[in-house]
Amino acid sequence: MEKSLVLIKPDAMLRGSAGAIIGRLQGQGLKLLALRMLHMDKALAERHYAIHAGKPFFEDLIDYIISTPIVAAVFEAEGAVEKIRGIMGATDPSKAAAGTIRADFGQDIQQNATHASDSPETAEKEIELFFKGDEIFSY
Ligand code: 3AN
Repeated sequence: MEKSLVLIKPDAMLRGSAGAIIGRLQGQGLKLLALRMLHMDKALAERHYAIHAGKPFFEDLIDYIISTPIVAAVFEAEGAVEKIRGIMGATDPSKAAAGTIRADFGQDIQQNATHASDSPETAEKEIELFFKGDEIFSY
């Protein structure tokens, strides 16, 4: 079984889409193991997006992700990382396939509703940034 971190980003929070997005993932066979609402600070945002440090959109991305509280979740399934990325669709909502979360809830390449881990290794590191071990349930 594989785990992945999902973030419901500020644009989806402001539009009231958090519940619908979590429901869609649960409805497609992803098991919810952990759930938390938080307001990321700059230090956490910079750690989470460290791979993008130095890119032209980095500062804007940090300002954006700390602009409102967000929801963080851990989902589990066989092949959870790829499964969730498929359900979410392409990074740019205008290029995301019909019926994907980003096509239905995202606005643009920055305000794209959700984040999901891009590999099982990244998932482990990202989950540790947001959750303590005893906050991740098994059932
Ligand atoms: P994904 O979230 O699909 O894994 P990444 O890892 O390439 O996409 O990008 C992480 C985040 O950085 C995206 N979710 C998006 O918010 C932002 N981002 C990526 N590329 C751009 C870009 N060209 N302009 C603005 N923001 C971007």
